[in-house]
Amino acid sequence: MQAVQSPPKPEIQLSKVESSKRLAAYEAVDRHILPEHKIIGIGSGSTVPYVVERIIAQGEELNHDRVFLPTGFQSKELIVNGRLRLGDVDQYPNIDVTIDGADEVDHDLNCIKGGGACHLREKVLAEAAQTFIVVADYRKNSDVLGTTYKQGVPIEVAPFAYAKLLQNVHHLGSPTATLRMAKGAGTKAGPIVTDNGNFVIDAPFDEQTMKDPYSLLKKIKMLTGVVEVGLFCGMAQAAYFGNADGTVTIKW
Ligand code: ABF
Repeated sequence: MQAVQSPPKPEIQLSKVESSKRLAAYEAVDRHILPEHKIIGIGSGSTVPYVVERIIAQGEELNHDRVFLPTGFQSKELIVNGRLRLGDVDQYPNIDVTIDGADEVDHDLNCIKGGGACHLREKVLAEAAQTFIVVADYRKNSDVLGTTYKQGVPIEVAPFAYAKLLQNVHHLGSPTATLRMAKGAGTKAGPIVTDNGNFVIDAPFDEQTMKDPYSLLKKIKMLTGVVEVGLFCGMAQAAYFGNADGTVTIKW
């Protein structure tokens, strides 16, 4: 794994975090969405709109024979509103490049994803892609997962199994794991429901455990009722982090 810094790019009126997201997204698109790429996966989150913006700026000539696959409702809207051609991974299971955000990325490019509860579809599109690229602002760049993203590992679960699964995740070493609830209306709002009709458990683990995310991923996936885990291990070829000073850090 290596890291380099590219030179600053011109800035317009955005907050530092927003402009960092945009820097990362633009740099990643410029380097990885090439004229020969026709099937492109579009991830979720607040950094990805800048990815789509940059792809649109590549022009109609390049985009008219491309197909864009979304990881959820939000990215589907981005694709449709950007007048790009929408497809799905069941039609196009071999993707050239997928670009997506992340909640945190460690020194080996392992990621926590799923803060937006889209990680099942995100993982399918990441795995189906020849190249999977992560874009994020500087706050997501860390050495050990769980250092900056404190909510825990997102685990998408079948609703029928959630109560037993919560116990099992507690026993696995996350005694504070909880079912993710819809925001804004207290517990009466009920659990959040993913695009796939499932629930999400957020499971924080201690630093020692998070130093070996692949081993944790395997243990969680073994639990009955788990649909997908928001640990993406060994999947990303590169991660782009926009910095507050206008530079971009690239890890690969
Ligand atoms: C998706 O969006 C998720 O996996 C992650 O939860 C989130 C990161 O979004 P943002 O770009 O808003 O930080 O990629």
